[in-house]
Amino acid sequence: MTILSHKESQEIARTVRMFDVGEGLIDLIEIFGEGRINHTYKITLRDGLRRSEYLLQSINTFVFQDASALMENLAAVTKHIKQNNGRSIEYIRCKQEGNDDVSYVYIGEDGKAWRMYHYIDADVYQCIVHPYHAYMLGQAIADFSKALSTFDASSLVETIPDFHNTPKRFSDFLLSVTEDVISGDCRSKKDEETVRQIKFVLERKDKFGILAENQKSGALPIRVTHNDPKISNVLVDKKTNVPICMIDLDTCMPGTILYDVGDALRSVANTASEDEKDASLVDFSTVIFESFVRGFLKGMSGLLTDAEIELIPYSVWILAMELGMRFLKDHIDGNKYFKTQYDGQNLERARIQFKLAEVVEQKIEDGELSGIVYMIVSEMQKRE
Ligand code: GN1
Ligand code: MG
Repeated sequence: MTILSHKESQEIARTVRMFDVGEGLIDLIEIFGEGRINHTYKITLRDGLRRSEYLLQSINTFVFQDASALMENLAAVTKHIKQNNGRSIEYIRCKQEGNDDVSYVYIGEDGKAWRMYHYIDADVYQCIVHPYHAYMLGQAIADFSKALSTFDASSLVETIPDFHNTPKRFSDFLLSVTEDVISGDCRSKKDEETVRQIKFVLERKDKFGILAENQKSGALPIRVTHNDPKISNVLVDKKTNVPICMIDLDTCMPGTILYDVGDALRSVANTASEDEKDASLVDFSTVIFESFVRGFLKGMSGLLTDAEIELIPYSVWILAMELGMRFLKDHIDGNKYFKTQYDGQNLERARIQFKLAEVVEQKIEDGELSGIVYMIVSEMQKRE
């Protein structure tokens, strides 16, 4: 367990006071969550007998360079969800002396960006224990998309441009490999495993455009997408066990809903964890796949285009390949983006994603995944 230093807790206490949280005394500061990108602290304030809980987050400005634009996106999206009777995170205003503009981000003198929001007491699943959890995730993604179906996606600033533009991710990856060789570091050539993985990517280079091309042709409509829809980003009601809302909205941007579907499935239906070292433990669970697709299709009831349904299996493959490329690129670049605990971790992470893509590839070829999707579609049509 990480313990906060005195200096860190002083900084956090000072930062809390920059938000509109009233006069309560800071009672507890706890390190919270396990995100790879932002640092989160749970803050408990006491005002007499009243106790209120918040999450304070330092925004990773290496990843999100324009924290103010990011928070404008999030404030607009969460407001729209609430206006449509949905539940969502509620951000706290930042107190700005002599400035009437509403802002939800505090930028410290050192340039660090912070935000704060009300803590919702809910269950958060770190992994899938029962197929129902995958159903729940499918439902949460559909609910999120539906609540924002009347929101103008084009009004959102692309906080990370081309986030799920796989062909662009591939060219960025190639650039890293080339630069690495030119600079003489040759991290990408040093060990057999890196070379093997680079070859694995190159062998598949012609297939990375499936989603991007269908998006361009209009077959995949532009919707507001979450872009990081893992199970741990869904808050679940402790009593009823139904999803309350999605959290971690940083990457909320315009895109195809298949980004969310593919990303969710590549994370929940993998029988091994993302940080598993033993790639032989990787498999793609069709039971989890089926359950997720049921929750998702039921939630979207009739709103999806034919291409959105047809490409569900391919979206898993694309998102696994894309994340694998991102991990491998970061390994070659010297681990600047994803937090790591030891050298070589991003290479191992890439291997897990590539192994998953290989398994999914086979199941797509066999027609197994499409078979499941259309079986559910026809069951739903019969029930109507
Ligand atoms: C990052 O920080 P976290 O775990 O929420 C990443 C996602 C990846 C994920 C893989 C902004 O999300 O795209 O799928 O790691 N988020 C960003 O674990 O790059
Ligand atoms: Mg995230």
